[in-house]
Amino acid sequence: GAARTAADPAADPAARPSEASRIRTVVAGAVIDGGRLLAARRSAPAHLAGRWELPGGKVEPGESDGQALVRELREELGVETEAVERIPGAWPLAPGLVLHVWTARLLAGEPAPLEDHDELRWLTADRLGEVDWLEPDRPAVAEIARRLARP
Ligand code: 523
Repeated sequence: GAARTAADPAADPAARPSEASRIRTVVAGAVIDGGRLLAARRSAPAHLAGRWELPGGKVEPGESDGQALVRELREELGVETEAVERIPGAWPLAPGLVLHVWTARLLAGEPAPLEDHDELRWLTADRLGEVDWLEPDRPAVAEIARRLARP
Protein backbone atom coordinates (compact mmCIF):
# COMPACT_ATOMS: atom_id res chain seq x y z
CA GLY A 1 0.00 0.00 0.00
CA ALA A 2 1.25 3.36 1.11
CA ALA A 3 4.60 2.17 2.46
CA ARG A 4 6.45 4.15 -0.19
CA THR A 5 5.93 7.86 -0.59
CA ALA A 6 7.33 10.31 -3.12
CA ALA A 7 10.03 11.21 -0.60
CA ASP A 8 11.27 7.62 -0.62
CA PRO A 9 14.10 7.37 -3.16
CA ALA A 10 13.24 3.72 -3.74
CA ALA A 11 9.82 4.80 -5.02
CA ASP A 12 10.98 7.88 -6.87
CA PRO A 13 13.92 7.42 -9.23
CA ALA A 14 14.14 11.18 -9.70
CA ALA A 15 15.03 11.52 -6.01
CA ARG A 16 18.05 9.27 -6.36
CA PRO A 17 21.45 10.81 -6.98
CA SER A 18 22.01 11.15 -10.70
CA GLU A 19 24.74 9.23 -12.49
CA ALA A 20 26.82 12.40 -12.61
CA SER A 21 26.62 12.97 -8.87
CA ARG A 22 27.91 9.44 -8.15
CA ILE A 23 31.15 10.28 -9.96
CA ARG A 24 33.70 11.56 -7.46
CA THR A 25 36.25 14.14 -8.53
CA VAL A 26 39.88 14.22 -7.52
CA VAL A 27 41.18 17.74 -7.93
CA ALA A 28 44.88 18.39 -8.43
CA GLY A 29 46.79 21.65 -8.45
CA ALA A 30 49.32 22.83 -10.98
CA VAL A 31 51.03 25.23 -8.58
CA ILE A 32 53.10 27.60 -10.68
CA ASP A 33 55.54 30.10 -9.24
CA GLY A 34 58.27 32.01 -11.01
CA GLY A 35 57.90 29.94 -14.18
CA ARG A 36 58.23 26.61 -12.36
CA LEU A 37 55.72 23.86 -11.65
CA LEU A 38 55.53 22.11 -8.29
CA ALA A 39 55.85 18.31 -8.50
CA ALA A 40 55.17 16.10 -5.48
CA ARG A 41 56.34 12.51 -4.94
CA ARG A 42 53.72 10.25 -3.37
CA SER A 43 54.62 8.30 -0.26
CA ALA A 44 51.50 6.07 -0.32
CA PRO A 45 49.79 3.78 -1.17
CA ALA A 46 52.52 1.29 -2.04
CA HIS A 47 51.61 0.98 -5.72
CA LEU A 48 51.79 4.77 -6.20
CA ALA A 49 54.67 5.53 -3.82
CA GLY A 50 57.64 7.06 -5.61
CA ARG A 51 55.54 8.33 -8.50
CA TRP A 52 55.13 12.06 -9.03
CA GLU A 53 51.87 13.97 -9.16
CA LEU A 54 50.22 17.33 -9.07
CA PRO A 55 49.17 17.44 -5.41
CA GLY A 56 45.49 17.26 -4.52
CA GLY A 57 42.79 14.88 -3.40
CA LYS A 58 39.13 13.99 -3.43
CA VAL A 59 36.49 16.69 -3.56
CA GLU A 60 34.19 16.21 -0.57
CA PRO A 61 30.40 16.45 -0.93
CA GLY A 62 29.31 20.09 -0.96
CA GLU A 63 32.75 21.41 -1.91
CA SER A 64 33.66 23.07 -5.16
CA ASP A 65 36.80 21.97 -6.99
CA GLY A 66 38.46 25.20 -5.91
CA GLN A 67 37.54 24.80 -2.24
CA ALA A 68 38.78 21.22 -2.22
CA LEU A 69 42.04 22.20 -3.90
CA VAL A 70 42.74 24.98 -1.41
CA ARG A 71 41.99 22.60 1.49
CA GLU A 72 44.13 19.75 0.12
CA LEU A 73 47.12 21.98 -0.60
CA ARG A 74 46.87 23.48 2.89
CA GLU A 75 46.74 19.99 4.50
CA GLU A 76 49.39 18.36 2.35
CA LEU A 77 51.84 21.20 1.79
CA GLY A 78 51.07 23.82 4.46
CA VAL A 79 50.51 26.61 1.96
CA GLU A 80 47.72 29.04 1.16
CA THR A 81 46.77 29.03 -2.50
CA GLU A 82 44.02 30.09 -4.81
CA ALA A 83 42.65 28.07 -7.69
CA VAL A 84 43.03 30.10 -10.86
CA GLU A 85 41.89 28.23 -13.94
CA ARG A 86 40.81 24.71 -14.88
CA ILE A 87 42.99 22.91 -17.41
CA PRO A 88 40.44 21.63 -19.95
CA GLY A 89 39.91 17.90 -19.63
CA ALA A 90 38.79 15.21 -17.19
CA TRP A 91 40.92 12.09 -16.84
CA PRO A 92 39.51 8.80 -15.57
CA LEU A 93 41.27 7.37 -12.50
CA ALA A 94 39.07 4.41 -11.63
CA PRO A 95 35.40 3.56 -12.14
CA GLY A 96 33.47 6.52 -10.70
CA LEU A 97 36.59 8.64 -10.09
CA VAL A 98 37.83 11.37 -12.41
CA LEU A 99 40.75 13.83 -12.25
CA HIS A 100 40.36 17.58 -12.74
CA VAL A 101 43.39 19.86 -12.78
CA TRP A 102 43.45 23.55 -11.91
CA THR A 103 46.30 25.98 -12.03
CA ALA A 104 46.95 27.45 -8.60
CA ARG A 105 48.71 30.52 -7.32
CA LEU A 106 50.80 30.44 -4.17
CA LEU A 107 49.59 33.13 -1.76
CA ALA A 108 51.54 32.33 1.39
CA GLY A 109 54.00 29.79 2.73
CA GLU A 110 56.70 27.56 1.35
CA PRO A 111 55.46 24.10 0.29
CA ALA A 112 56.67 21.24 2.50
CA PRO A 113 55.83 17.53 2.19
CA LEU A 114 53.69 17.42 5.37
CA GLU A 115 51.30 14.66 4.33
CA ASP A 116 51.11 12.09 1.49
CA HIS A 117 54.43 13.11 -0.11
CA ASP A 118 58.10 12.59 0.71
CA GLU A 119 59.70 14.98 -1.78
CA LEU A 120 58.80 18.14 -3.64
CA ARG A 121 60.50 19.69 -6.64
CA TRP A 122 60.03 22.93 -8.52
CA LEU A 123 60.51 22.11 -12.21
CA THR A 124 61.14 24.47 -15.08
CA ALA A 125 59.45 23.65 -18.41
CA ASP A 126 62.54 21.89 -19.77
CA ARG A 127 62.69 19.58 -16.73
CA LEU A 128 59.07 18.46 -16.49
CA GLY A 129 59.99 15.18 -18.16
CA GLU A 130 62.59 14.32 -15.53
CA VAL A 131 60.16 12.86 -13.02
CA ASP A 132 57.92 9.82 -13.35
CA TRP A 133 54.45 11.38 -13.40
CA LEU A 134 51.35 9.33 -12.67
CA GLU A 135 49.72 8.60 -16.04
CA PRO A 136 46.50 10.54 -15.36
CA ASP A 137 48.53 13.71 -14.70
CA ARG A 138 50.51 13.58 -17.94
CA PRO A 139 48.15 15.42 -20.30
CA ALA A 140 47.79 18.31 -17.85
CA VAL A 141 51.55 18.43 -17.24
CA ALA A 142 52.06 18.56 -21.03
CA GLU A 143 49.64 21.48 -21.24
CA ILE A 144 51.49 23.28 -18.43
CA ALA A 145 54.78 22.66 -20.25
CA ARG A 146 53.34 24.38 -23.34
CA ARG A 147 52.16 27.33 -21.23
CA LEU A 148 55.47 27.72 -19.39
CA ALA A 149 57.37 27.56 -22.66
CA ARG A 150 55.51 30.60 -24.02
CA PRO A 151 54.99 32.94 -21.10
N1 523 B 1 45.52 10.76 -8.30
C1 523 B 1 46.17 10.92 -9.52
N2 523 B 1 46.77 12.11 -9.77
C2 523 B 1 46.75 13.13 -8.87
C3 523 B 1 46.10 12.95 -7.62
C4 523 B 1 46.05 14.04 -6.58
C5 523 B 1 45.48 11.74 -7.38
O1 523 B 1 46.19 10.01 -10.38
N3 523 B 1 47.37 14.27 -9.19
C6 523 B 1 44.84 9.47 -8.00
C7 523 B 1 45.63 8.66 -7.02
C8 523 B 1 44.57 7.95 -6.24
C9 523 B 1 43.32 8.80 -6.36
O2 523 B 1 43.59 9.73 -7.40
O3 523 B 1 44.32 6.72 -6.89
C10 523 B 1 42.96 9.52 -5.07
O4 523 B 1 43.98 10.44 -4.78
P1 523 B 1 44.43 10.75 -3.28
O5 523 B 1 44.77 9.47 -2.59
O6 523 B 1 45.51 11.78 -3.37
O7 523 B 1 43.14 11.42 -2.71
P2 523 B 1 42.68 11.52 -1.19
O8 523 B 1 43.89 11.72 -0.33
O9 523 B 1 41.60 12.52 -1.08
O10 523 B 1 42.09 10.08 -1.03
P3 523 B 1 41.59 9.32 0.28
O11 523 B 1 42.62 9.61 1.34
O12 523 B 1 41.58 7.89 -0.19
O13 523 B 1 40.24 9.88 0.54
